[in-house]
Amino acid sequence: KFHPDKKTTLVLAPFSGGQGKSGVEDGPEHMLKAGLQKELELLGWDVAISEPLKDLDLDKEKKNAKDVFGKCKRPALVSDSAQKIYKGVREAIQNKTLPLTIGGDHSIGIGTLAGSLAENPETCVLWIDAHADINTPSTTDSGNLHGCPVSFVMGLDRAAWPPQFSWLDSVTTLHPSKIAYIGLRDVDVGERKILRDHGIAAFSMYHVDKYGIAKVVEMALAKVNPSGTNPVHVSYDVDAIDPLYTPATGTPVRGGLTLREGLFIVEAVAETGNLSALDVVETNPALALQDTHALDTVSAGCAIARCALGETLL
Ligand code: 5AB
Ligand code: MN
Ligand code: MN
Ligand code: MN
Repeated sequence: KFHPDKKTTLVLAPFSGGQGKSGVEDGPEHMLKAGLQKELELLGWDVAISEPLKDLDLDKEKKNAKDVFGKCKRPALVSDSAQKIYKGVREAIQNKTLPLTIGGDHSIGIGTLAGSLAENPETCVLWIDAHADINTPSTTDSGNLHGCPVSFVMGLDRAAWPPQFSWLDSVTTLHPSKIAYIGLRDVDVGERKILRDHGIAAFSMYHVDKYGIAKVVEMALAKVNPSGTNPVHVSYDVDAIDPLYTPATGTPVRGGLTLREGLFIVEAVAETGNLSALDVVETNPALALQDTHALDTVSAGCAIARCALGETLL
C-alpha cells in the first residue's frame, strides 16, 4: 500500500557513540558485503544508498572526553549524528522511497523516528528489542544514549535534556499510544515505571510464549494502528532475537525470539502493506567469539530486511 513502486533508500548509519563498545559502527559495511543490496534488487526493489554521516569524523569525536551532560555520555555527538540521520530519512521519504536504516547502535533511532514523524505525524512504531530503550537522562544508569531513544522521541523528561537535542522540539512527538514493543526481557526499574505510567503496549517474551508470535504481532498492530491505515515504522534491534542466532551484539540477553519468530514479525508487517520505514541496528561483528557468530548475526540482519521488504510474500 505504502510502497507499491518498490523503491528503498539504504541509509547507512555506522555509528557507535550511543554506547561504549567499538565495532557496531561496522554493521552497515558487513551487511553490504553480505550482499544486502543485490538481495533486495532480486526482490524487485530499486535501491538507492544514502550516507548522512559521511562528513563526521566519528573516531575523533568519540574520544572527546568533554562531551558529557549529567549522566549522558557523548550527547553532542549522538545528537549531531541523529540529526544528520533525521535529514537523511526525511529526504528518503520525500524521494518516495522507503528508508531502510542500517546501524550502528540504537541511538540512531532518535533520528530515524523523528524523520518518519516529521514526514507523517500519524506514523506508528513497532520497537523490536530485548530492551525498552526508554530511559531518560534522569533514569539512565549507564548513561548510554542507545538505551534512551524512545524517551527523546516522546519528549519525556524534557527539562533534563542535554541542550544539543533542542532541534527535536520542532518535530511531532511520538504519542505513547503509537508505539508497541515486542521481545522485551531486560527492562530497567525506571523504564518499567515509564511504560506503566504511559500505558505503553509492551509484549515481552512472556507474551510471545503465552499467545504465540502471530497473535502478539496482531495485538501490537491493532493497538498502535487500529484503523490499519497508518504508516508503520519498525525499529529492529537484533538483540530481540536470541543470542543463539544473533550473538554478535553489544547487549545480548538469553531467552529471546527464535530466528523464525523474529522474521515472522516483519513478514506480518510486510503483509499489511503498511511498512513505511525500517531500522536494523546493533549488529557488532567485532564481538564475535568465532567466525560463525559474525556471519550468523549479519545474515539475520539481512534476513530481517528481506522479509520486511516482502521476500516471503509469494
Ligand atoms: B539497546 C540498558 N537499559 O539503558 C541501558 O541495545 C541497556 O539499544 C540498553 O536496546 C540497551 O543501558 C540498548 C541497561
Ligand atoms: Mn536491545
Ligand atoms: Mn535497542
Ligand atoms: Mn543491544
